[in-house]
Amino acid sequence: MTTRDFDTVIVGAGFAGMYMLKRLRDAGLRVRVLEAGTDVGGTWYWNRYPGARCDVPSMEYSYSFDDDLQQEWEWSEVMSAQPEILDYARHVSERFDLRRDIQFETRVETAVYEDGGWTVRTDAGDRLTSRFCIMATGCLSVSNTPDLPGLDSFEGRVVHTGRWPKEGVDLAGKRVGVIGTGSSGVQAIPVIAETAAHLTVFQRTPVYTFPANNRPLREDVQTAYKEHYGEVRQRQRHSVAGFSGFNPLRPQPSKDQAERPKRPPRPEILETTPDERRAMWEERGFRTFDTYRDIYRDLDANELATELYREHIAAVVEDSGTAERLMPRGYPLGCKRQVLDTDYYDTFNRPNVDIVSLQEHPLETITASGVRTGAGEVEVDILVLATGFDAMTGALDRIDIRGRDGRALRDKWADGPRAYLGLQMEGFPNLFTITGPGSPSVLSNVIVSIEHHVEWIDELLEHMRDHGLSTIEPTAEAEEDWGRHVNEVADGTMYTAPTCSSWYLGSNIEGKPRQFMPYVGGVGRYRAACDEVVANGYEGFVLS
Ligand code: N01
Repeated sequence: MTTRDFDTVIVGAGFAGMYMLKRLRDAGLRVRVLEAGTDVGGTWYWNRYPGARCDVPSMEYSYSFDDDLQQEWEWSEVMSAQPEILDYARHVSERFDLRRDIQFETRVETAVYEDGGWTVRTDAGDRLTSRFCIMATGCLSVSNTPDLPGLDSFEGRVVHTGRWPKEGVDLAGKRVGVIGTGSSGVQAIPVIAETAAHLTVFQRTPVYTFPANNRPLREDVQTAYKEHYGEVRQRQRHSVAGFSGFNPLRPQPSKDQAERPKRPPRPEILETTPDERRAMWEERGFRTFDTYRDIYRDLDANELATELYREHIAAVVEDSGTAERLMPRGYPLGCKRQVLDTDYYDTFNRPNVDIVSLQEHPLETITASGVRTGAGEVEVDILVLATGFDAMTGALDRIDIRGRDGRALRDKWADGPRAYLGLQMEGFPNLFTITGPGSPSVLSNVIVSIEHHVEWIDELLEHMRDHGLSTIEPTAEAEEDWGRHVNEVADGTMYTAPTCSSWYLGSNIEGKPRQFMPYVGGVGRYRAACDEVVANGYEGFVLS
């Protein structure tokens, strides 16, 4: 029998890798975690750009696995900023003594299935062998630096939001350019504008962004959550997107569906007159978009909603030309990941902020001193790339992963990723992905998905030990059926509208096949599907 260094190697020490380590170590397994950064935290370790914060309430974007932890930890804001979340990750790593099994500053280069287990090689020259290999590499961990002409000739400083230097970047008194207006750009722009001498935003696609409504977390709200955490966490696990819907100001015990008063059906925006929908906007503001039931189902309805959205921009942004540039058109609301902001549009009323529309004036080249577009050259000292990530598959693609018979995962996924339940790939025995393509991951409060996947894998490995099994792999048929299901539930949603481009579809990366990658069916439904697979004796997997 082969002697292996470890039972399991885990790649990545973000929230997924840390919890996976804890569970497997508690189960008595020999585990080693390999992490490229110098510390734990994953996303929250790398994304230190000004304004970086979570857009999920921290009381729900936190681990549920340890009641003492969730009772003792105090959050200061409803949606915490990056430094506080990183502190939390560090605290967890210390509290559960995780660091002793994590090797930092180590990037995995290859993972090869041989002799019934995995051999993992790193850039530090390590060679580790293990029975199982778990990729906790994150969905948004490989930053995308587009191939901008002339970028190398720029004599100022270039920083990517997803790789923001630990020591920070001094923006005071500087002329700053930001390229990109997704979640990262929209968070960074208002904060950079407060410090920089001048900020120019280079925008390719105008964004739909909703107010985050972040605020300090009230003591009574935190207390109410903690008193009801059992119920809150249960609700999160069986919800659509990993949110409990708990109202801490009216913390009633949940009622049976039958006892709830029946709500009248929501109206359709297509049935309204312009005056009626404007009156609705006056009354409900951004909640208007949840008031009409057809907005996210019907492209014509969606277009009416986007008209309201553009009228809102015109009302907030003082300069009509700037307002016009900021108005999204030609793609539906709800097709990309919803962006949340604090004072985004107000920022464009500042005298030190300008916007250049790259649709109107395409980027010609980066020069030694700035950015040249059809509208002329803008000189900048610092260029911030808020240009996103090679999402979901990027981190796995960067590792040379070889399964049975030397087959490369890159080749298997050449036409788009395929994975059974987003957890395992046919041809790659004993390899797991946490929040992989085909799982709800990025469409959910991701910690809820992470905890589910980790626990599911842990229980599977326990089952295998109990039954003397050493190998698991999905069948090609199960993988295909799941892929079909993932596509079916995404069809007809705004996510896959023909006019939609998004990183969910891979369309932000040149040459990446257009395929909607996450599972839109909801975390509750996904959990039920995973439970059913287990109840049917790990249906769709071959165990030996
Ligand atoms: O990346 P993005 P992100 N020339 O891909 C532009 C999570 N997140 O880092 O739309 C010019 O959304 C690109 O333009 P276009 C969250 O899940 C969460 O902002 O491709 N522009 C777009 O404007 C989020 O969805 C939080 O035309 C170029 C921008 O760069 C995900 O991470 C905070 C370009 C990229 O937007 C990714 O967000 C931050 C080019 N060559 C991130 N290439 C919170 O929790 C790209 N762009 C709040």
